Amino acid sequence: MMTKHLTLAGLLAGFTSLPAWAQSVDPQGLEIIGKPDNGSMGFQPAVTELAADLQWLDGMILVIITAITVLVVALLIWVMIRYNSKRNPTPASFTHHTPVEIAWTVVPILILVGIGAWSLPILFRQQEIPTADLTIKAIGNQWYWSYEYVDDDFGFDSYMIGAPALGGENMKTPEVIEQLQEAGYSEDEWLLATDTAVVIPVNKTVVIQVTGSDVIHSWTVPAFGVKQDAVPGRLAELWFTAEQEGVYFGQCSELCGQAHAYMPITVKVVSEEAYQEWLGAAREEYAGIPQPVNVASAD
Ligand SMILES: [Cu+2]
Repeated sequence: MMTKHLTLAGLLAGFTSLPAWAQSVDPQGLEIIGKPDNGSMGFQPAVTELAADLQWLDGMILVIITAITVLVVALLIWVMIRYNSKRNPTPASFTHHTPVEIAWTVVPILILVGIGAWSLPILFRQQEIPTADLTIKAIGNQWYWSYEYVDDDFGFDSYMIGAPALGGENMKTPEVIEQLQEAGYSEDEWLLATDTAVVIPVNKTVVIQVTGSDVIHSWTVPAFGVKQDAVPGRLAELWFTAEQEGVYFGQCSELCGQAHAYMPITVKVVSEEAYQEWLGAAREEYAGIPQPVNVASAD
């Protein structure tokens, strides 16, 4: 055990002394914002307009459904007290009441139209893809994500730290905890942190093209308010503009097989300078992997 630790320590020391390590965006310097919080309720902090919009919509609808529930419960209680057989021994025998029937048809229609008037523009906003400052292709695989920076001709795979594909056992072993800490994460971020992160600049419009290589996966980051199925043979798009630097986590959100729970998503939102620095190192580190097929120049 001792020997193993010593070897690992030596290995890690070797890694940290590499000059242009592509993941050199210091994770310690970035606040971890987008992650689930034990015992909390509600959403993760919204760092895009899309997320803020849909969280507002959720709150608004919560008010409406609470009002409806309270009204229905109050009516039930009133009927039970006022019209029970003791207090109302000879009940009325009519079966229709046209004004009431019109009211309980028209009022729900108005409520639904009201909700639609607020929710449809938010939905359309998500679906109308703006011009991108940065385009990244996210490919779901069993069981990891691959990313291609299509403007820069490089890509990389992103595995959960301690994933089976990396020789892990899906257990939070001391080795995995050490790997997490080495990458700048805490024990808490097990099942969320990946060995390589998607790095993007703050306040830039990012378009993610989402597809799958084998079965359907789903790419999501709750703090960005985005989620998109990764369907093999189709290229779907989502967009967001992250307004706060930090680390954001997501998880594959379409049941895709045995290790579905072990293919998380890590996104680092960094300053423009840090992004350019990372980009320079990443171009060298990942150049040509995976090779994009240029169909236009193939003939
Ligand atoms: Cu999955």
